[in-house]
Amino acid sequence: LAIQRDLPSAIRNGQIKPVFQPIVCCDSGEIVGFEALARWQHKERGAISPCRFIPMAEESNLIVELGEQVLTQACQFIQHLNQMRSDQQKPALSVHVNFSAHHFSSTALLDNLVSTLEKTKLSPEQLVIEITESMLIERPAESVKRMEQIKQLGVNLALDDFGTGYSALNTLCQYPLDVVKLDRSFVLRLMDGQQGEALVRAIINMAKDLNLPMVAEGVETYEQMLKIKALGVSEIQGFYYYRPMPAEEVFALFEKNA
Ligand code: G
Ligand code: G
Ligand code: MN
Ligand code: NA
Repeated sequence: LAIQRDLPSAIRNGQIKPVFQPIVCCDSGEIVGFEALARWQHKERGAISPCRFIPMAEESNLIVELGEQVLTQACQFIQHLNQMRSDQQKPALSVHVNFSAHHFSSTALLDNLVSTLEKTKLSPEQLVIEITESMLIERPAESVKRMEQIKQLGVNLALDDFGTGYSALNTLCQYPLDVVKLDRSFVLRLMDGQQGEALVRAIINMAKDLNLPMVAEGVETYEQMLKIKALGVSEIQGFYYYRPMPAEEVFALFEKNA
């Protein structure tokens, strides 16, 4: 495949960059954080989705290099925003970065996190690493150990795709999580009547019972936003508020509202 062939040089030449999607607080309506989402701007083929190149990078060892690049750029991005609002009393913004299973379990991970935080001078609590339920289910013992090591650095952990992995309360509470992200599929199910709503309510209540703040993903409409808020979710990430944006667009937005 041509894109498979081009992937190593694309990574090395910095053609893969993250865009940033704001996460909005339900109570205040303000942006409280961002998720970094990798994008490959291919010279001939245009934008290539991470759904295509992340699995390719995972098959080779390129995922660690790519993951480190996205991590560094995400830390630099949020540090830039910190400087833009340094004289304000608002709480610190967070930046979420997706980690693949391979990157998460790599031996170099902890050293890499420490050196990235040092080099960008970012305070660790502003960083949130997103891992998926399937990663936990596949290797539970190793995952807990790795999560605890990450927590010791002061970095936060989010469980992505929450609800899709059949996690029960008793397994979930074994993991040192700071936030869970309600998968987009449940926001869609909210709209298919009472049964759908009962399911979503049960999942949201599971997070509440564990005292875990929740980000609902994929909220696209006014109606979905109202329902999610009524169910007591703390934060929303979705096209209803913002699409993922290049860093420069976020800076312009903050400049305007400063
Ligand atoms: O932004 P989008 O919907 O196109 O992302 C598609 C998928 O790619 C999502 O599941 C997302 O978690 C994943 N993804 C996006 N950026 C990264 C990244 O930097 N690293 C990893 N491992 N996955 C990513
Ligand atoms: O799998 P993960 O949750 O990491 O990735 C989030 C994905 O969801 C990204 O690809 C992002 O572009 C996408 N996304 C974010 N908000 C919305 C939304 O409101 N609608 C849709 N369809 N996709 C969204
Ligand atoms: Mn994610
Ligand atoms: Na998700």
